[in-house]
Amino acid sequence: VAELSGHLAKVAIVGAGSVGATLAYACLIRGVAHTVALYDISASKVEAEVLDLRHGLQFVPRADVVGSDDVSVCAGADVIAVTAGAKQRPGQTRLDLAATNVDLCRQLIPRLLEVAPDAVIVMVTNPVDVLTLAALQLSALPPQRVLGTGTVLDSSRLRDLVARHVGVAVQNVHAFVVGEHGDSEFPLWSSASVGSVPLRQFSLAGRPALGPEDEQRIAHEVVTAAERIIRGKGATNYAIGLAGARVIEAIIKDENRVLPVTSLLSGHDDLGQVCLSLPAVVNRSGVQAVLDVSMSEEERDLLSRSAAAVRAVAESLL
Ligand code: LAC
Repeated sequence: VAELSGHLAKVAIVGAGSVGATLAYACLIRGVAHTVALYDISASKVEAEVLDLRHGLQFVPRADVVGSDDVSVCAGADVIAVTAGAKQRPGQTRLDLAATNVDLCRQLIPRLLEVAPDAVIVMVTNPVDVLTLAALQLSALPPQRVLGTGTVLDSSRLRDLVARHVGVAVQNVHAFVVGEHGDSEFPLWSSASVGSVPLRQFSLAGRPALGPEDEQRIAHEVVTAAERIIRGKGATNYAIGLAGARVIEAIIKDENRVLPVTSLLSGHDDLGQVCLSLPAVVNRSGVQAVLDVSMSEEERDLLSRSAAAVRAVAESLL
């Protein structure tokens, strides 16, 4: 059970769709919080998900699950994770959802903060970078307290593909996808490593090294991963649920964990006012610091293009 400065931690998950429910499930299995609260406008949906989750409580670290169509179920939450909103249909980009989901944030964020004024807000809904900036502006909270799951998931997709290619465990691949959680994201190949060996120098006997063409293919597979999953099963839920639970755990357990979450970038004046993912230290305060990652010239250029793509959409709506 997660202890948090003298009391038991509570995570409130907004939206009981497939991402919200899977996030709740992942939080329970990982023992992230003592109370998992689900809030959804559909009373029947939220009741069904809560019952289904409760029926598994015997098999997870001690926790309770509550849920309601009344926002007061989120009262006193330490972390609020927002998964509600329109989702991508085949052929849509994440940025296509911006207008609808920014409107939803306008209604949601003030009501959530009324009942949970001390919460750290974790945006999961897409386009997550635009919505993180929206939540930050609508809440007027200090920037550290508003973050998004960003490219935590994309980095995990990258590590999986690299691990399979070079033949080591995914946990031993250190590599980040940064920028927008969306079409303009890109891997930081120049700083990627396996163990402490730079990835571009890494090879195991009898295995192919990772060459420039592999880099291109893997980057493309990462960027198009969600699209492929959406075509096959309508939505993504498991990996985003696990990635979101990882972020929430880093906050609740005050872990100082380095994760590529979305946050307001300061110290990057050239990028303008924008929320994007870069490796950052995540703890009880939210995003404690964004790391000053070394980048090649090409990577810097890609980052500023990614920032411009997100900024263009954000500026048209906020
Ligand atoms: C994905 C969704 C969460 O990338 O954007 O799976």
